[in-house]
Amino acid sequence: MFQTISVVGLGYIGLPTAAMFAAHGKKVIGVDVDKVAIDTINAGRIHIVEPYLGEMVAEAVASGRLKAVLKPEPADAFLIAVPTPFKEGYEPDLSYIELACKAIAPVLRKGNLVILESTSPVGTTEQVAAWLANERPDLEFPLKESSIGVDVNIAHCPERVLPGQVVRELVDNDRVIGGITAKCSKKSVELYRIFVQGECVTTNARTAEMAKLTENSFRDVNIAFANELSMICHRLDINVWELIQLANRHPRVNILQPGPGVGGHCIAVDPWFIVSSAPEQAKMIKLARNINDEKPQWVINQVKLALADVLQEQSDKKAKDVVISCYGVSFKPDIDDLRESPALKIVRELLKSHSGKLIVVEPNVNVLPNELEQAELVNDWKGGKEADIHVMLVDHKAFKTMSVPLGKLVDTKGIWGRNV
Ligand code: SAJ
Repeated sequence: MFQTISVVGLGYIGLPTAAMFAAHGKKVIGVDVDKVAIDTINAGRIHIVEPYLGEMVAEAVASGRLKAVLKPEPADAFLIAVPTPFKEGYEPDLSYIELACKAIAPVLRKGNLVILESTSPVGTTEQVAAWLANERPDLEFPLKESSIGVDVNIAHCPERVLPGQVVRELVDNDRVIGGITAKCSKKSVELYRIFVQGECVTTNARTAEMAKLTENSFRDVNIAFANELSMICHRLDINVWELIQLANRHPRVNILQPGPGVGGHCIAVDPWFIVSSAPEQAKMIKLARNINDEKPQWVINQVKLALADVLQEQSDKKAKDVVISCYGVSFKPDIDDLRESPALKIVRELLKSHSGKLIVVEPNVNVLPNELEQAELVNDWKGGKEADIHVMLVDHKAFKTMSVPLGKLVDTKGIWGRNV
């Protein structure tokens, strides 16, 4: 029944989803506002980094099952996978979803299914129905759970795949499917069954929206706990890595790992959607966000203390003679994604305050962003060896076997067995 599927937003989630439907024999129309992305995909290439995705897109385009366009065309189902960032004051910015709704509205037909995959604050799926109803008064939309006789079914099915493992997780992960009505859920399950091997669990739209926000907030709160512990342990001269390992031996304790802060475009963003919907109740979620956001500054302060120590111990040296090596700049290990990276933030601030040489050791990128142009990029950890201060920021595989360097150590990932 779903022969043609349209995916609106061809980014980290939309493009793999589009390629997956194509790999399962469906005709897929991908829609994006970015002409460069459209041209790249139609040439059988990809504009993002994700293992196995390049091969899938190349094959889907070569077989004629996937094409990318700027303007939506009629289809049986529409999946919206556009960004939901926050605006000033951490308020959710739904403008990309609204634009996507306005773009697909003219081509909607009776019997269509519209699925919102973008991570969204509670109530957004109902808002999608309202925006579409406003554009197409000739069609009936499900505006509440009890709506009957609707022409277009609408559901929220949040994406939950981990960057770096998207292709596998799209197939294996369970899906939470929240239709505005029970029929909307049923239709959506039929769609996802085309490639999902995990379970498709149904609920209503509001619960599905909250489930996604809850998953990422749970992780954020747990990481904030670990980050807070790391600062307490630093003060009390306890090795936090050993401490967490010991505590996690308890059968009902599972503390995550501290680090330089929380990055990426999901965990550092989504909890704010809960805070903005229920500011008086979401106290812990907000506190966790603030703890994780403040961690990079704490690390910067540790580096400044290390610099003061070097200058005190080696009185012939001026700050401009002191070399700092920072290990890792991506937002998490073994990827090249620098978006919302706490490591990047730390390097940027150190570059502003430090007058001496700063080396960035990053095996996963070949060019640093312009804002870091004063730093020297090396891919191998050996290139950072001669520094006076070593700052471990990302636990890339390549760093796990490196020898402990000489000099002052600020180790946010426990690679050198230190306590920051
Ligand atoms: N981090 C720590 N300590 C840890 C684990 C992570 O400091 O113990 C940091 C990472 O270094 C990184 C940040 O947290 O800076 C986020 O990394 P992540 O691997 O936890 O998650 P993301 O942002 O790559 O992907 C998350 C996933 N959500 C959950 O695991 C609950 C993914 O499944 C979601 O699909 C994705 O968000 C999303 O798109 O929402």
